[in-house]
Order: sequence, then C-alpha cells, then structure tokens
Amino acid sequence: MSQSTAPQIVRGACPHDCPDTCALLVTVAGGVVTRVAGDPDHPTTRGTLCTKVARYPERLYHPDRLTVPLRRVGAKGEGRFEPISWDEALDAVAARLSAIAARDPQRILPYSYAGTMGFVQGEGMASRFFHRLGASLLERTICSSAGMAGLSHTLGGSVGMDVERFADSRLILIWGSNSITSNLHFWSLAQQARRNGARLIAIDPYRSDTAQKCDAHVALRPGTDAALALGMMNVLIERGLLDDDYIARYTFGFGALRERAATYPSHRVAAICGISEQEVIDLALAYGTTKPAAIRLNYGLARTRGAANAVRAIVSLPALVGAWRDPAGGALLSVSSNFPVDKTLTRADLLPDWPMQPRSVNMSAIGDALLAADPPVEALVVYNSNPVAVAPDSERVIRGFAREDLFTVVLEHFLTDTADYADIVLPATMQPEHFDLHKTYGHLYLVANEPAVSPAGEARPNSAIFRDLAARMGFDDPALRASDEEIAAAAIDWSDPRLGGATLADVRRNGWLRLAIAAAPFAEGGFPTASGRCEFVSERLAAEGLDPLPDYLEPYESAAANPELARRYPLSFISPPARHFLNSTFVNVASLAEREREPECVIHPADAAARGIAEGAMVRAFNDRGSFVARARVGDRIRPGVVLGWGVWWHKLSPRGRNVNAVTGQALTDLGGGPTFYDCLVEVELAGNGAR
Ligand SMILES: Nc1nc2c(c(=O)[nH]1)N[C@H]1C(S)=C(S)[C@@H](COP(=O)(O)OP(=O)(O)OC[C@H]3O[C@@H](n4cnc5c(=O)[nH]c(N)nc54)[C@H](O)[C@@H]3O)O[C@H]1N2
Ligand SMILES: Nc1nc2c(c(=O)[nH]1)N[C@H]1C(S)=C(S)[C@@H](COP(=O)(O)OP(=O)(O)OC[C@H]3O[C@@H](n4cnc5c(=O)[nH]c(N)nc54)[C@H](O)[C@@H]3O)O[C@H]1N2
Ligand code: SF4
Ligand SMILES: [Mo]
Repeated sequence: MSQSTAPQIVRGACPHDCPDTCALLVTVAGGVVTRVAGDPDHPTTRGTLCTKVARYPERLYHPDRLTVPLRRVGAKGEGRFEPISWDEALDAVAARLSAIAARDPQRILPYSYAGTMGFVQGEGMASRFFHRLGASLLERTICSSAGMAGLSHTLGGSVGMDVERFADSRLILIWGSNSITSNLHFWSLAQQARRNGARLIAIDPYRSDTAQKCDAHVALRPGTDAALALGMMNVLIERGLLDDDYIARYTFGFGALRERAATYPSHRVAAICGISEQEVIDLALAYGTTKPAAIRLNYGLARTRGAANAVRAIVSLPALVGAWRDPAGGALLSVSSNFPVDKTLTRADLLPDWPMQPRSVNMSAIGDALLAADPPVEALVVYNSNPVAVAPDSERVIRGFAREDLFTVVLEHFLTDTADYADIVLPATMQPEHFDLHKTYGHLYLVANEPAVSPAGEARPNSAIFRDLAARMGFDDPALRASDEEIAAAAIDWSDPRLGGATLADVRRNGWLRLAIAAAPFAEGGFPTASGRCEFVSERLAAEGLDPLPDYLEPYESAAANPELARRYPLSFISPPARHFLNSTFVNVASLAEREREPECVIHPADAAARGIAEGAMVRAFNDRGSFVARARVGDRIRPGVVLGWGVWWHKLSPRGRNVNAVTGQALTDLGGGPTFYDCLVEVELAGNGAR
C-alpha cells in the first residue's frame, strides 16, 4: 500500500460481473486513487476500460459511501439509521445468528452474487462461515445457471472459444448480446476481424448499438432462439453443408438431432420467430459456407423459459459444420470451467451434518422464499448483491424484506434499495482497498488485485467481516482464520497443468497469468462430456426423464402459451443492461446516471400510436405483478409487440419508486433454475398525472 506522495501504479483487477475482467493500473498519489486505467500489456484489456470503471474514483470517493456500521432506527425500507461501533454491530449480529442457529440454522440464509467476482471477497471466506453455521444453501442462479446448464449438457461444461481468436474469424454471429455495452473488449476484437473482411450478424429483438453496427441484423421475437438454431440446422442438413467427418468422429446423437431439426422447416421457424423464411435460410447459408465461423452468444438470450434448450441448440451448430477445427471457429458463452478452481476452497466439509446438505433456496425466487419457505427464513445476510432492485417480482421481494420478524444484515458500499431494509448495515471495502484474485468467464487469464489505498472510514473487507463474526460466534476452525492471501492460494489447484507450474506469487508479480489451453481445444473432440464428444443427445437428461435433445419451448408468457394473459397484456417486455450501469451498480454515480438520463422505455411507433403515446411521454408499464413508470422513447429499433426498459435503476431513484423488476416474474427456466426476466407480458399506457 502506498504511503508516499510520489504517484505510484498499483496492479488491480476489475471486480465486476462482466466477461472482460480487465487488468487495471491504479494510480495512487498521496494515499488517494487519482486514476484507474486499463493495462496496455494485458492482451484483452489492451489499455482501455469501459466508461463505468474509468470513472471508478467517483464511486470510490462518493459522498454517500458507507464508512461506519449502522443500526436501523426507522421503519424497514425507510432508510433511517444511526451509526454504531463495529463491536456493537458484530455483537448484535453474532447474538441474533447464534440464537437462531441454536434452534435451526437453516432459518439463516446468505444472499450474495457477483458484486465482486473475486475469490476472496466473493465466496471464499463467506461460504466457510455459512457452511460452519449450517445455514441454508443459496442456489446462485440469478444470471448464468440456465446457460451453463445448456453448455454442460452439450459441451460438458463452461468451455468454448478463446475470445482473442475472434479477431481471425470470417463470420461472427453476435447472438443475444449487446457487446458494446456488456462485452466491450470482445467488440474490439470483432472490429479487428471486420477490418480483415469478416461479416458480423446480430440476432436480437432490438437494434442495439451493437446490432446497428453489424452487417446484418435478425430481429427475432424474444425467447425463440432455439427455433432459429434448429431451423438453421435443418437448412444445413438439407443443403449438405455439414462436416460429416467431424460429426462421425466427435459428436454423439446426430441421427436423432437430424430428425428433430427436420421438424423445424424454415416456414415454421419464420412463423415462430416472427421473421421471414429468407432470413432463416440466409443466416444458415452464411453460417454453413463461411469458414471459420464463430458465435458469441450471451445471457440476453437465456432469460426466457426455454433458455437452456436455446443454448444447447446454438452450441450444437459449430460441431455440425466442424467449426471447432479452427481456433477462430466455434462458440463462446462462458469459459469459466477452464479455471482449475480448488473444490475445497469453500470447505463444504465444515457443514454440521456433512455430507448431508441443508435445504437450499433459489435466489431467483427470493420473494416467494421470504414469504412462504417452510421453515421460514428468520435471518438474511446479504453481501455483493442488491436483491430488492435486481430480483424479479419486486412487490413480492419487497413484502418479504419488509417482514418485521426477519433479521436482515447487509454488507454494502452504499445505502441501496436492499440496505434500506437492513437491521444492521456493515460498510465494506471497494476493490482498490482490498486484496483479491479473479478468474473470469470471458477470457483465459487469472488476474490479481492488490490493495492500493486504505479503506474509507471504518470499512472492512467482506473476508474480514466474516472472520470477525466467526470468532465472535466461537468458530475456531483454522479455515475461518485464513488470511486473504491464504484464501486466494486455496482457490486454485496450482498443480493443474493449465497453470504451467505458476504460483500465486507469479500471478501477483505480473498482475495476470494466462492458462495453458490449446488454441483449438476441440479440433479433435476432447469435450469434457461423459462421452468426450459434443452431445446432441444427452443421456444425463434422458436418465432424468427429460428430453435428451434440444427443442424450442414457447415462452411462458406469450399469445401461444397463454392467450388469455396475452389479451390483457399484449406486449413482450425485455429489460437488458444499461450501458453506463452494471446491473444496479453505478446507478448512484452522477456522471453515469446523467448519461443514462432517466428510466426509459423503448416502444415501436405502431404500438405507441395505438395507445396514444408520443415520444417523451411518461408511460406506465404494468401487469398483474406490478407496474413502473418511465419516459417513452418511440422508435423502430425495437420489434413491434416488444417493449424494452433499461435495467437496473434503483427503485428509489425511479419515478413512483419502482423499476423494471416490478413487472418481471419468478417462474424458472427449463433447466438450471434460472430467472425468466425477459419472459414477461405487459400493457403500457400514458402515466397520467403525478408521474413526476
Ligand atoms: N454495461 C454493462 N455491462 C454489463 C452488464 C450491465 O448491466 N451493464 N451486466 C453484466 C452481466 S451481469 C451480464 S450477465 C452480462 C451479459 O449481459 P446480457 O444479458 O447478455 O446483456 P447484453 O449483452 O446487453 O445483451 C442482451 C441483448 O439481448 C437482447 N435480447 C433480449 N431478449 C432476447 C432473446 O430472447 N433472444 C435474443 N437473441 N436476444 C435477446 C437484448 O435486446 C440485448 O440487446 O453483461 C455484463 N456486462
Ligand atoms: N430486470 C432485470 N433484472 C436483472 C437483470 C436484467 O437483465 N433485467 N440482470 C440480472 C443479472 S444478469 C444479474 S448478474 C443480477 C445482478 O445482480 P447483483 O448481483 O445484485 O448485482 P448488482 O446490482 O451489481 O449489485 C451488486 C452489489 O454488490 C455491492 N458490492 C460490490 N462489491 C462489494 C464488496 O466487495 N463487498 C460488499 N459487501 N458489497 C459489494 C455493490 O455495491 C452492489 O450494490 O441482476 C439481475 N437482474
Ligand atoms: S466492467 Fe467490464 S469492460 Fe468495464 S472495466 Fe470492468 S471488466 Fe472491463
Ligand atoms: Mo449477470
């Protein structure tokens, strides 16, 4: 840590839930962070950061930063607190958790996600603490679990192309991803490919900033991606555009897949997806005749009922055309399984009844869990997440958090929507104030983060807070006293050949370390599935009595699946990430909020005209679950019949105190228990008086 006044550069890692996991250079002068920049030497960061993190000092030195522990003095949700000492705060939490644990520790629930993706300030120490306590387990499904289930049943895990190789692709399908917003460094590589003559095609119901800059755009109906992929297969098969040798050697179940694909002729696919037959055929022909062809799919297509099936269908395509033979061919959703994470990091063996597991609670349905779980959740410890703002079905979530008999602890940087419901708020350090080690899901480097400055006020790292709580509760296992460096060292199996003999010290010295992964990992099969092949047919799914092949599943909320609902709420609603926020992080940073202006709803001119809505009017989107108010942006970048609202504003910074999740539902995806944020029907009307 720097004490001197001459500027110093400290190496860091971007902690946010973003596939790019940038390597940072943090400039410190006089004990203050003056600049956060991208490491020019890191091969994917290449010296640039997104606008959000380039403005990190504004977040770090924000006047609203939490610097002391707080105890609630107002009603839940009101946001009135008084400062207390760390001793008072930790004693209060330890006493309440101990009392509940003495009766039934499963009545305690941790709630966390990827506010930081680091091993140390993420689950490293926290999971050891909750395991030792015997708390309910949390199913961390809110983002990627459906997509990862799709990858796992077809490719065998979260594996795929090396993002750096996209620069050499000749055709790139950008599928369910607004890369300029959510995957900026991939976008630079795609631009490089384009300068070398590659074609870029976006597949997205909205003409996003990314789709706008691609060579072609297929604007399908939300949640119909599996049908499009199966239709592409059908065309590839009919036109003989397959790599028969690759299929014979390295795949499993082609005969059955061919029969399934035959049920998706182009005219049927066109009707399901709401596009033309020619679009289906053109896309398939481009894909089948251009080599190498690469697919960058993202979670935007995995937020409806058929999410995992869609991912299964899409990641089956590269094997059919033999795209994996080339380093610049294949598909990429997440590559997190490439990192040899040491399974003992989280110390599940500390569970009181190990190997028996406590009950588990799905975070994507936290509203229902808080209102109806049996036995009830009596204490909730939230860290690295803002569920009141980001979880679906806000009215139910808020009712759950407002329960008077629920004891809620929130570890945070700011008084978020969630912190407002806390009994005790504990101030946590930010990335330049603590040590961590990061893996990623978007590239192949471990990245280390060194502390650059002292914590703000009395803020403490999550790891230290859980260590202190463990000590106060009398947990004396050495695993609960491990230092941050010891946790980071325990996070990775350093003997794995992918580390090439490197140690934590090596990663820290250089700031980052590339895994030794072959350039074209599946050129000759070798998928991490049971069969070692790309599994079009999954015997694991068959054994569970499920469809072993990918198929199209109609969204829960659509005219075809629920005509009665669609009569009342005829518009499909999607709420993808805003460019200048990261989920609900940065929403309170003034310069970034200014760029996003205010909560906005994009609606097609035909849908707007039918409702008397003019550009700039305040509108109310609603369904049986709830409603929110936003400024209408009328334009044809969105498909007719679809409305888009940018996520995820804080409720308390939104008109009438509600954001997009007031209308989203708690139904889960086909596999993986994921949320279905974009499987949602609404009606939209003028907001009328009092909208603000
Ligand atoms: N700036 C910024 N970056 C982020 C985030 C953020 O909030 N802001 N969030 C981060 C996180 S947590 C994640 S998980 C990632 C991933 O983020 P994603 O959820 O993949 O989000 P985007 O890449 O913005 O792209 C989603 C795109 O999918 C489109 N879409 C919606 N429904 C469908 C559908 O059914 N089919 C298809 N084909 N497209 C659909 C949307 O219109 C949108 O353009 O981004 C990360 N990066
Ligand atoms: N409608 C709709 N809802 C969505 C989505 C959508 O597309 N549409 N996207 C979904 C997706 S993909 C995701 S991943 C989830 C994400 O939801 P969350 O995981 O809740 O992510 P954030 O909203 O970024 O909130 C993270 C919080 O963690 C805090 N934090 C960060 N670092 C630390 C730390 O070191 N210590 C502590 N104690 N706190 C820290 C931040 O201050 C922030 O308030 O949201 C989901 N919600
Ligand atoms: S949010 Fe993503 S693009 Fe921005 S600095 Fe972090 S890792 Fe890089
Ligand atoms: Mo996410």
